[in-house]
Amino acid sequence: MSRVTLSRYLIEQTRSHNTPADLRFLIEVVARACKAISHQVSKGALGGVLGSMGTENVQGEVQKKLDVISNEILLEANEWGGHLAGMASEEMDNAYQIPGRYPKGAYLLVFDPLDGSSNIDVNVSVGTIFSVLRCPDRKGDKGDLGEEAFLQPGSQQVCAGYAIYGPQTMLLLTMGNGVKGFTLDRELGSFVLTHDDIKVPEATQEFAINMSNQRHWEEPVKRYVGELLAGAEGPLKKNFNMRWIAAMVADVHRILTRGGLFMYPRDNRDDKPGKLRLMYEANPMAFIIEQAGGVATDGNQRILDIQPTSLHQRVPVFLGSKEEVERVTAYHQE
Ligand code: AFP
Repeated sequence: MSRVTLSRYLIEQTRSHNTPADLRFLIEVVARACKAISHQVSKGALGGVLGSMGTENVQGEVQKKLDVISNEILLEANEWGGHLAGMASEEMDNAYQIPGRYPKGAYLLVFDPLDGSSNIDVNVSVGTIFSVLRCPDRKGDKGDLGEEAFLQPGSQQVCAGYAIYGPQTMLLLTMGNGVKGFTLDRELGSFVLTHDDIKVPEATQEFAINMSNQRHWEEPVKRYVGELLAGAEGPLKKNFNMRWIAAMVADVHRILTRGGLFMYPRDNRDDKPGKLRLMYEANPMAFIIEQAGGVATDGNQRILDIQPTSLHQRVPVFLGSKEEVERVTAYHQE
């Protein structure tokens, strides 16, 4: 059987779904950057890439060397091709301006260059998450691109994906017509289609949440997780298993592979609506999960319907298998 590389898949998408050539190019460039990040991640201590930079990002989180390296790889790969009007990243306070010497394009790229970076030093899976939006018409405005251009609900995404750097490096992608999974063939240096039409099972017996935050959760989440833990003797009448990798990419990847429920709820510690970021974590993952037949809410509404108010906004996240996400969302509404 002939192998379908990412390039071939994208060219066929252009034929069958009229995917614009500049979007195809954008995805290929992001995939190439993810290969470079995968290579850096795999060097570990031999490449001197472990440990922290001693600096903090806009969220006040300590930056790892690989956070900064991955951010630079994505910026450099994407700034010159003429397909982007601007970029935004977890690691940068403000929107990144395409240097004046390069042409500008129709799209905006938003990313978390290395998600789960606390896992790097312990050799556990990490990943890159990205989201592509159309740049709104700026009506001849030649000034700097402001944050407001990016503040579009997730339902406006034209493409979203993530790369996971685990035992295998994989790229998962949606352009709004299902979810495809590509595995990096390291000998050929190409992503090859290995998972066609990924679907999240509707029912599950597995959940993921950071249980150490239990005392800070709101009542609906305390009630729901209590019922999960009660197992077959409780109201849900089945036993549940639990997993927590502490890298959203890896937890979501497991859910896409065998189902499950991922939760990072709001908690009452410091008036932050959860930990995860809407624009480059929740939105791209919600788009992928919905395209795979799952559900993604913030406990009250569909994540993809949220109107963002700032680039680094946080949001509670419940996503995965339909039955359980709908149950915990209903508990919030009671
Ligand atoms: P980092 O990229 O800063 O490590 O954060 C990862 C993350 O945002 C997300 O990928 C995980 O699901 C979540 O944080 C893990 O959070 P805990 O530290 O509460 O386990």
